[in-house]
Amino acid sequence: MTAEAASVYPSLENRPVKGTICLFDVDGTLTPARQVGGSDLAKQQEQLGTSSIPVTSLFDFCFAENGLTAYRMGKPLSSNSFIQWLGEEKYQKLVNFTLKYIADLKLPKKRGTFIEFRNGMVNISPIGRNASVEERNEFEAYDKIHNIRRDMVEALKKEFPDYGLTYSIGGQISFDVFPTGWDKTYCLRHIEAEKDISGIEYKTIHFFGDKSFPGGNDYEIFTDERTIGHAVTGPEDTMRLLKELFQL
Ligand code: M1P
Repeated sequence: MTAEAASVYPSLENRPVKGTICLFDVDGTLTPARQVGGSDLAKQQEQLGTSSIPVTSLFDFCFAENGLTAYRMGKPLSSNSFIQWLGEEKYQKLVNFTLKYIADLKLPKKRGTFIEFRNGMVNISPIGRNASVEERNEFEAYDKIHNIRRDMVEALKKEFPDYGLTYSIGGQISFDVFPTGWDKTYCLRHIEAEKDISGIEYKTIHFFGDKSFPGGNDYEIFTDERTIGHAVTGPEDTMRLLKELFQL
């Protein structure tokens, strides 16, 4: 935590609202949608931090990739890895199938970085992650009509029925692939572990997200019985709800 923040916030144990924590999705919830997408930590930093303020110092907990990469009070917690879980051989089969599938797609535009390997997941983008904002918007509109991502997810499910993977279309140009159960609910284990670290038992866990509908990447945590889910339409709506909830 930065010195400035540390002087403003009481320690975790001395927060005025006891046993309560608010968890936020990033893209479309804390920041406007259609920016870089907030799944790995570098992107969260880009969206929420500044050149002098690390994003991990702005929040008590910072969860990237559904909590596979996690920070508590600015310090990293143990992380988990997709590749360890799946194994190199199966992973290569998945990559090879994906690249061949994309090679056969005809799209208005293709750019680069079709598969982004992250710690806890892979992110697959038919247009490629190097697409500009304009190209992102164009792909999103095209995808709404031609269901490129939906069909690709179906093809992957059919090809790898025994892999135990979940596919989640959360942003504009891509979808995430991760072991079933490694969705956003994964981060709740870090929240629950706080009981053994500082003795704080979070009995009220609010979650705010803009993709809370079935198939959206906030759905699992939004509907999880451990959380109180709040569906929001954007950062202003999140702020409005927070003011209402906590009489700010
Ligand atoms: O946060 C939602 C999604 O944001 C990005 O998606 P896209 O680039 O398609 O807009 C990605 O970071 C994705 O992993 C994430 O789920």
